[in-house]
Amino acid sequence: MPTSFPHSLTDVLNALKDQVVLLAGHVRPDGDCIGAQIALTRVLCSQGITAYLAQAEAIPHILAPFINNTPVWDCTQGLPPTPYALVSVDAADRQRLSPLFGDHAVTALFDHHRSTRPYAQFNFIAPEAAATAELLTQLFIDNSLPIDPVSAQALYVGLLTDTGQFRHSSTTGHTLRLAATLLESGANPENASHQLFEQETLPRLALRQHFLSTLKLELSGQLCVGFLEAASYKNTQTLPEDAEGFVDYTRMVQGVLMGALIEDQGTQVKSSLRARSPHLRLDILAGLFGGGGHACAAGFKVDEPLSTFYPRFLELVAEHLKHTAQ
Ligand SMILES: [Mn+2]
Repeated sequence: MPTSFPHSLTDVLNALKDQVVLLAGHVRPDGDCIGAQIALTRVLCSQGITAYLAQAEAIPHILAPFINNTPVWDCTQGLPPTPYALVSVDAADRQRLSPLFGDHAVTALFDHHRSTRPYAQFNFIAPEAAATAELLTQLFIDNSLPIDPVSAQALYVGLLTDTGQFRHSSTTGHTLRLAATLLESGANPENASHQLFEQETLPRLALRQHFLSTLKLELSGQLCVGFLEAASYKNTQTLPEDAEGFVDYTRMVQGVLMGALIEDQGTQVKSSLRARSPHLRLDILAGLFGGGGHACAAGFKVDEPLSTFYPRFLELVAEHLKHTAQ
């Protein structure tokens, strides 16, 4: 991973000195987002900066324990009474931050999405990094900043989740070397895996069962699609966060090139996409629908009912696969 950026982390630390700093991530935070928020908050605190992990919505219950004793500012209860500096992690664009922050200036951003363009005063964008946690781990090491065991575990969780447990094509030797360094700094893989992947509930398994029953093949078996709708959650007494990871089933089917989870939200459709190969450039495909992401994992949301969206989706996917599939 090239580590040259237009600024140094020291510039950021200097700019944040003597300020209250809120560390924000993207809406519907995932493991990389929360992990990066935890670690950067703690590293800033270790440098004498008053930093808080900015909680703008409920934190998924499987991720909450990793926060440990990291200072948290509950933004749903109000923003700091004093001027504050906003730092963003894992958010590809300004609109991915909670609307609670209004149009507050972003002092620094740390991200690894291909589609990310600078929107902060200091921009650390590393599209070749498997996770924002990878970018941060490298920056902390390069700048001799302390990675305590809680930060190490949070960064490990970021690597583990964004790489699909070190299985996605984004996983490099560098990723694994950084994971090793995190283990040596106190990360505990057994605890992380147990906390992330062995906390099933019967309602969540019922939601999974329902989702699996909706899977179908399209485009001569090149595409596998699965569906969720509001009733899916209601009937199983679950929440959208309980569907985390379900999209991966769509790609598991023999012979498919890509998979899609399609969520019918009435007047809107939300979709997550997964590809077997980075050649498929799902970031570009998602961009056709106003979304973005990575080559093998992307997503979007459109203001359109499923009935008109779906035929258009199949048409654009067919066209896209024609040009990208090898
Ligand atoms: Mn990420």
